[in-house]
Amino acid sequence: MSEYLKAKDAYAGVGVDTEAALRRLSDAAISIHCWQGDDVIGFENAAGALSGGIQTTGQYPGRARNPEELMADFDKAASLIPGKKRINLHASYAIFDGAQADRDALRPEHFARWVEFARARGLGIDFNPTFFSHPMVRENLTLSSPDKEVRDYWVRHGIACRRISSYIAEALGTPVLNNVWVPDGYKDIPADRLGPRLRLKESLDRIFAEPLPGVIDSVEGKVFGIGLEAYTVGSSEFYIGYAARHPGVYNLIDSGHYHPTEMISDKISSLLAFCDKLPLHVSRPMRWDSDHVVRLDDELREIAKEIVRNDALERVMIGLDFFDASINRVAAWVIGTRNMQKALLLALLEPAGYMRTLQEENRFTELLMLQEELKTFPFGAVWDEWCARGQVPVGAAWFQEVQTYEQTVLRARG
Ligand code: RNT
Ligand code: ZN
Repeated sequence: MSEYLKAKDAYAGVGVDTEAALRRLSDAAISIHCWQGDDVIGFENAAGALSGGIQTTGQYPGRARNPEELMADFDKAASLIPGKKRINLHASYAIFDGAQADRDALRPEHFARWVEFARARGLGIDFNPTFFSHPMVRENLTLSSPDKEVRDYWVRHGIACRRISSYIAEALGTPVLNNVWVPDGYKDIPADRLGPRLRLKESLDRIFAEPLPGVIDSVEGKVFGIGLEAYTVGSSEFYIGYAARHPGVYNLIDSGHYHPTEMISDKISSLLAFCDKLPLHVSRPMRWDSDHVVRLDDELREIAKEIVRNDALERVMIGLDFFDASINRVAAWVIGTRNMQKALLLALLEPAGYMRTLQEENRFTELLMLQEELKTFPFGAVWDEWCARGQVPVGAAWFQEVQTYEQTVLRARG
């Protein structure tokens, strides 16, 4: 009997159908962020520094330096990741065949090559306006700046990006999540906390004014950034309030954007109680919003359980957001994405209904026992089976391919 069939029996013993779990896993798309491949640099100005209070650290050789390299690296990673994938782009990854357009003048054609790339591979696309790493970010402010010229510039960028998203959605026949994150904030205690928030609100209203088919809008809050320690204009409360008042605009939660002991797994059900969609940036904060590659740790598993047991795989839009320049970037994509999928599979292999009953009947001893026993069930055999069916390497075998790719392709980049 194969390892998988033994595992299937073991799970059947607790009322779990592994085949049903694999079917549901195969339907769950993970939106893979392009920015892990090049340390969030983008294509506008290859030497430009990353700003906005986020930081990539490390000097591992071989980062992608242009669209061709980024696409090739993404392809390599995708070939080692089972299941449904989307690609998450930033406006700073526009591809210019002629003169470079500024951010407020970006047009759909600057993303035509990404659309071709996605179409040829059956991927959906998600999109992000880029409100950082640009000279029009003044004193760390964009949409909330007291300077109308700065605000207007970034409003134009936001509008341009929503139109691009709508074009992409139409071209691919699948909706595009357009996520707005702005770095705006202050390093030290401000004199006025409300003014910037009212300006941000007004700017967002202007950006979202135009109804655009195929676009799902979201806003991403956070608690602080580097150099912006005291105050962030777009805080969690601000955006939850904003989204609550603006149907069609969703609050996105990023797992690195809260206080160090605050977990997003507990927030998912609260938002699901009020919103029909919940976009996520799954990341791994280490003491701060460090964006480490996601591991299969307790929090990732808890996030996945909250999605699966609340029957929200269709409502939660799972996106990844990490960037590590200290390790092989293709491997970072593969490890992080496979971990997200492993966490979903673990959640799908729980007898969720039975466990809910135990809670409702106050049978906490049995619940604790079952939660702990499930940890040593033969999950690995079910995961390996899914990889084999998805025609990607089983177990650690994928790493050999990344090593070969590093030696033959990445090392040559100097
Ligand atoms: C920053 C936000 C944001 C970015 C990406 C590059 O703290 O998490 O989502 O990481 O847009
Ligand atoms: Zn994020």
